[in-house]
Amino acid sequence: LISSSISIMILILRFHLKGAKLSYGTAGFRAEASILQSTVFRVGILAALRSLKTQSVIGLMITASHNKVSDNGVKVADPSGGMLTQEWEPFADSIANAPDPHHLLQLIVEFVNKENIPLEGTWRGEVLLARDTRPSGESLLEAAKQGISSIVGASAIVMGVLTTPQLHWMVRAKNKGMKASELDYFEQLSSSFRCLVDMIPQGSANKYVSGKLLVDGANGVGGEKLEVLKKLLIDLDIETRNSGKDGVLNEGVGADYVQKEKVVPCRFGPPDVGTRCASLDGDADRLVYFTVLSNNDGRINLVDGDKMLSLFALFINEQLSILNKAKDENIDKDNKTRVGVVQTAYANGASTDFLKQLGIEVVFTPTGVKYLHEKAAEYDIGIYFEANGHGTVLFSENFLCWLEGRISELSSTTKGSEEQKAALRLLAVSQLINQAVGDALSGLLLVEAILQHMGWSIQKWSNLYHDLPSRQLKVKVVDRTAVVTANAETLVVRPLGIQEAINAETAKYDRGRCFIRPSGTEDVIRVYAEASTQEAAESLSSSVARLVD
Ligand code: NG1
Ligand code: ZN
Repeated sequence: LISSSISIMILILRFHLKGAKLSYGTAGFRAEASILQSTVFRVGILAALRSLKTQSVIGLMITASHNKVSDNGVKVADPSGGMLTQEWEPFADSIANAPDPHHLLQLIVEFVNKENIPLEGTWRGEVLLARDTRPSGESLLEAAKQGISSIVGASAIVMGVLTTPQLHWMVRAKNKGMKASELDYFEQLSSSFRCLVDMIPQGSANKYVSGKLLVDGANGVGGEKLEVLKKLLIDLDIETRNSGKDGVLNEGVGADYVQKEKVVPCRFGPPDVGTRCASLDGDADRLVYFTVLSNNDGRINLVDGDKMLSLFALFINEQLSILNKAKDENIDKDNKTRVGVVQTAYANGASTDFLKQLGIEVVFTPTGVKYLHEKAAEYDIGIYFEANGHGTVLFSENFLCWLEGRISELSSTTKGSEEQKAALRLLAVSQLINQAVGDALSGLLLVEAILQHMGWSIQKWSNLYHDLPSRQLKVKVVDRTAVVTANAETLVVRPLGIQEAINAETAKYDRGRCFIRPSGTEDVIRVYAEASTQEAAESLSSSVARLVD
């Protein structure tokens, strides 16, 4: 039965099997595009099986995000729109590394049996397929399609070029029985944005210094999509640069470059000092803001993921306190909305201090959005961001249900009241911000709506707190797995002795903080250092990098 349902034997022989050892890391499989054909084919099989197992629609995205254009990658979106369950990662690793078709088929048959995957039901499996703008994506998409179709009855629905978050959004929407086309995505974003703008307090609108927002599209899919979204927005003046017509994807442009190098992206300007600028990464799941410091030296004031997180937390907290003001104190104690913020060790120390001062619970997880997302989902409202600009705000079903109840209660008693507006704003945020995964386009609209609501300039936002100077370095190593960490990656447990040496270096600096960890996406060890001056952060990071070398 199983072998007849899996017609892979013949098909896989068409794909050359290369020997590179691959591991399904925090971003799926990523490598030089030319070696990925058979890997993507195999992930296609996995996606179809996942669809059968969950009896739901699954997503498969072909992208290498912020990495160079000659790289590519593949990752799977689960029914909720989130990342593939970690329980299936070992299976992904084993099939990707199967040495020949015979082993591959054997692994699949074993797994189908172990997981009791129903191959013969009425649901035959459905996978939504998309890719970013990388030229290699076209043939990889074809390989994915063949992988999916090798499970008899499973269908691949080709969505074409999308941002990663668009695909995740569609998978989630489809499985919830909601409208799930690209137009539906754009309409949901623009109408919830409109809703927030319509409820801006009178005074703020007058204070707000609007002006143009310049967006660096990383020469990728994000710029292209923003051009479409822009047409549905009447309250925003957006000008897209690096939207892919001339430059090379991610080359000297994009959120990763801007955040790590802290300079203006190439072919961007020069913008006037103080102009609000934003940068997306290659698949538009990351977003950072910045302003230039002077017209000629390229240096910027970075407004990163931590600051977006702080802005969102502040706004949400404010709406919750308006909403809860009128409530009976005793009821409030039991029903208190649990708001949690999730960060990683890369979060600037000043942001953590700021959030704690707001009275918000802050927790840490290892790097990789799957960890942050999972943690954030434990709260009524969970806000997570990596410093690099990947993050979102999750609203629990329970909370949304309560909120909707509150809204209808308030519309019959105190329509138009501040409480009702606060409730409607929170609902609009839950519709604007992508509930499946971090999304640069929806994040950008939420930032813009909140700045307008507050009547703030980007400078005012940036001044919420001052970042501690920091420096990130990467050290190429033969075997990154030799470094093993604990405590959300803040402590090295192996090789022995390194942590003591890092501690000794760190102790030499005022407000010094430093950690190292193996990258999940590149063959490097990353070093992060923070201290009270930029020189000190540079010096701490380079002396710790020498320890690793
Ligand atoms: P690695 O290579 O594991 O550091 C990078 C980012 C992560 C995450 C992943 C997935 C840094 C320091 N690390 O992971 O935050 O975004 O890529 O794309 O930015
Ligand atoms: Zn990305």
